[in-house]
Amino acid sequence: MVGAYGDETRGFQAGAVHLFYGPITRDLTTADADAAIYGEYSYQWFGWAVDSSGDLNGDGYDDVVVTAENDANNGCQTGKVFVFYGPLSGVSIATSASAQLIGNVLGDGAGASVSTGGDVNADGYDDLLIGAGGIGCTAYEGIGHAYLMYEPLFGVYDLSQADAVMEGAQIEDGTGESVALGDFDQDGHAEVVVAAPSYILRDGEEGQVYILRHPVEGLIPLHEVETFLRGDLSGGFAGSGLAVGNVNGDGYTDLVVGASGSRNTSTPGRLYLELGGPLRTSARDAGKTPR
Ligand SMILES: [Ca+2]
Ligand SMILES: [Ca+2]
Ligand SMILES: [Ca+2]
Ligand SMILES: [Ca+2]
Repeated sequence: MVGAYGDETRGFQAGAVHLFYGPITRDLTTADADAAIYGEYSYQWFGWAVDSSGDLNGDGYDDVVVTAENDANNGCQTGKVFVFYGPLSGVSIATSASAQLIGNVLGDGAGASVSTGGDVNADGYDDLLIGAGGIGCTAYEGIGHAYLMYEPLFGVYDLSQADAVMEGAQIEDGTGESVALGDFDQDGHAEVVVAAPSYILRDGEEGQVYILRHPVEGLIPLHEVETFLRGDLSGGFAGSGLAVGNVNGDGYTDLVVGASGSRNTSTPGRLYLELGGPLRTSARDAGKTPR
């Protein structure tokens, strides 16, 4: 699945997503896509983030989630997220989604990131985790968020209906620009990972990554979360990217934390590997898990 938020088919930067069913054995163009979904209107940025790693409605098929971070349906850059249960084929537009989740905070940018790759409450359905970087609209105070939805979704929702709302610790720390789900300790409950890559620890933009364990419910100020990874470089932006997978084949899911670095401060990019295993509550530098 390939997101193209700048696609102009239905308006300037209305956006699009193209799906290619495997096996993929030759060079392809978007014209070869098995399915295409287009944004609703100009500047929606449909296809900003995409995910198809989870089964939200429990029918055995992974589902397609597409975000439109710049959607302004509910006010300036509130953002919107679309869920498609499929099967998908041919050409459609975003409004054909099975469910739509509409941001409710001005400038929140709901859909900066998205993940469906885990079941936090262990009810057999994968859950929907939405990041909102809180970077848009000058009048906005710039607190980022992440939203978690447990129930299978049908119809239109406002993100004030989320089962859990995580709120950034600092203004403009980029909370929600990356999110991930993964069961790192193999207890059957996926952990919730929310990054704040612009978090200022000492000199600036070291970045911080929060790991939340079940139960994850209600309003959660991230400064109260006790398990987090700190970036160790000024201008490192730890958490600018997150990835989940069993890297060393030991049965535990692992977390990879990307730190993009910064040209302004000549900070090189880095990758940190956090090996899965029994979780302990701690604050520590990324990539230095005591084992
Ligand atoms: Ca499904
Ligand atoms: Ca679930
Ligand atoms: Ca777990
Ligand atoms: Ca592992």
